[in-house]
Amino acid sequence: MISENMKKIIASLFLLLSLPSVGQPPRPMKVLPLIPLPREVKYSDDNFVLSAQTKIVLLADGFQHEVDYINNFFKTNYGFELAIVKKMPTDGNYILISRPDFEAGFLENYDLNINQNQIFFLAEGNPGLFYAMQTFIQILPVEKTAEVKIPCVQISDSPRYQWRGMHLDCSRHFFTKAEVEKYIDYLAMYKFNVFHWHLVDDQGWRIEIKKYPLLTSVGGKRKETIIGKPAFNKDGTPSKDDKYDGTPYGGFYTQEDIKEIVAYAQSKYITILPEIEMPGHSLAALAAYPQYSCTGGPFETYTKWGVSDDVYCAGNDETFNFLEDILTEVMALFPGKYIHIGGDECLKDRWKACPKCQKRIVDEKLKNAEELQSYFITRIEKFVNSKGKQIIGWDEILEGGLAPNAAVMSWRGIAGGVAAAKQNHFVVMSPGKPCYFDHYQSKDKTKEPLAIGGFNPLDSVYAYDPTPKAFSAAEAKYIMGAQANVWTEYITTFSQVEYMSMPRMAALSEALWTPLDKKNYKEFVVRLKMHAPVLDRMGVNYAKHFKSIK
Ligand code: TNX
Repeated sequence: MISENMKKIIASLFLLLSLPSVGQPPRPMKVLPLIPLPREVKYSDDNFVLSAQTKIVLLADGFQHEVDYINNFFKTNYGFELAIVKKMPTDGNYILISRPDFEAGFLENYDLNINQNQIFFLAEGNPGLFYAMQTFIQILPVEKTAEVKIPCVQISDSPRYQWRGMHLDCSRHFFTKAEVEKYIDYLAMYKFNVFHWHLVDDQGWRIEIKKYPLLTSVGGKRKETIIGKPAFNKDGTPSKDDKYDGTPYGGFYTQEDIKEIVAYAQSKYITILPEIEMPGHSLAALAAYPQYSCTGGPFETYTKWGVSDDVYCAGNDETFNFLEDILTEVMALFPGKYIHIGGDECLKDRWKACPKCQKRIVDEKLKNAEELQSYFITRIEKFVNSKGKQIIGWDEILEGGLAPNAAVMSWRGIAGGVAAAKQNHFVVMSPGKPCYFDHYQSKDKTKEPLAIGGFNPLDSVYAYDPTPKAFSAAEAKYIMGAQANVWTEYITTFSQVEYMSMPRMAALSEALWTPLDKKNYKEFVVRLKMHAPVLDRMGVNYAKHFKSIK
């Protein structure tokens, strides 16, 4: 007796290998270089031939932006633009863009149907149409020809998770506006919709705040940078043998830069989540404004990696005024619902020795320094909520009690995310394994650029599912999705950002978009190999380990 399961396995093997029926020559398996793989794809052997004579029939309002986007793509890559008409043409082939005649409210969903004479883009919302175009672009030939042969296909698509994020640390190393926009392009290509922008840390403050100019003129610079990894003595104290490069380092984004980057991301349906770290990871801010620390300083922007003992003073009301002023400017720049307030790795030694912090603990009837951290975050949350926004923080914000409306980003494994979801708080999963793209992607470290440690190969990223297996449906609805983090202590150039994030970003996109039962790593690698020329055309410095996977 063959079990049902066995039957399924056999059936899927047949599908994958497209075994010939008796008497027919073997046919290669049908695969298109689609990443993330859409929910439903029906393949055909026919082609649509696009040329400068093909027309775009635009039958819905509000889609001009996407039409311009695709026309611009044609112009850049094939050297022609298509005429846009509002009526069905009587001859020639065409691309028809329309909305379905019902409203379901699924703004990211789309259908893309290509037959020999027509291409149909059907989407209710602009993000859906934009995603349809990303899918379409992935199956266009990379070579520049006058007639563009496009495979006929029928696609119905929708995302599995609503939060599909990628993070970039622009504090430890600074990346230019053009580089950040390139990164946003990569996110858009794989249908990510959140860019988590890590803008401040101990080693550099990178966002202009008009009310506090020293944040960038002082906190935006460090006098030098450690070479390699910090060393420690046996007792845990920093080694005196650490070497520094003796070269000043700095950079920041003006508010004008930020507005342009926000608009750029919006044009690709990506929400930017800005992160302003508190109460720890704040030495660069304290170098500029030491009065908001416990000791009064003076401080220098950190020149090595790791966390500083000096943090914002939680006993001083002026600290909160300072942070509220900063957040007011930040909230005006970023239209998204969430503001990331950090909350991670706040060392408590200064608070324990600070009379003001101790007085706060007594006045507020707190038990200890952990509860003081919770007081800090809850107070900031109240302010952020009063402006109509929500906070999200790293999972340390659970310690001492979660602020009432906070969402949690789980990085120290998934325990924080699980605990938060069980308390009915929204969660973004980003566990170190496999979501830290600053970790190695190959076991042979001698062939890799220096990385922070760890091992997160492509297959582990691909296999990731943010919803814990043991979760009930009710708990699962608190898991908004996941993101990968690109911390840049050891990533000094944008080319290295590309190397660390590509193609792991592609694998994550499929983990967040594609239905579980459609995922198949081997087949993903086949698609990735076919997709590689697109990355070559874009000039991306992607890691090539996947090319030797059999
Ligand atoms: C931990 S993730 C940090 C970062 C480091 C990273 C390096 C988190 C909330 N904090 O400050 O850059 O590890 O992997």
